[in-house]
Amino acid sequence: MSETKDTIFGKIIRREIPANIVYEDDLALAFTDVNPQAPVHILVIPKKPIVKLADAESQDQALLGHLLLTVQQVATAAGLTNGYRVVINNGADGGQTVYHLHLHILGGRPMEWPPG
Ligand code: DGP
Repeated sequence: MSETKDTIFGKIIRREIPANIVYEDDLALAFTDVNPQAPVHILVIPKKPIVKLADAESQDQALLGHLLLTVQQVATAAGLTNGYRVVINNGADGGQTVYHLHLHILGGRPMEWPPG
C-alpha cells in the first residue's frame, strides 16, 4: 500500500465520498468503518493528513491528545459503557491499509487478546 498524502479518508473529509459521520470538529472527524469488526466500529481521524503514527511530530502533541479525548467522547456517545478497544495500526507490519492516521474504536462485544 503506497503512502500518499491523499487517501480515501481525505475524500471523506472533503465530502467527496459518503460516510456515516458521527462526530466532527475543527481538528477531527469520526465515522463508522465500512468493514466493521465489532457491533460498534468507528474510526477517529485527524483532518490533518498525518500518514501514520510514526510520522507524527512533536508539533502534533496537542492534536494526538485531542484524538484520544475524541475517542472517549465518541465511545460514550455510542453507548460503550462496558468498555471498548482502541487500535492504531501503524505501517505494513501493523496491518495499516489506509495511510491517513486513524484510531479504531471497537466495542459492543468482549475483545480477545492477543490480536492476530
Ligand atoms: P487500517 O487497516 O487500520 O488501515 O484500517 C482501515 C479501515 O478503514 C478498515 O477497517 C476499513 C476502513 N475503510 C476503508 N475504506 C473505507 C471507506 O471508504 N469508508 C469507510 N467508512 N471506512 C473505510
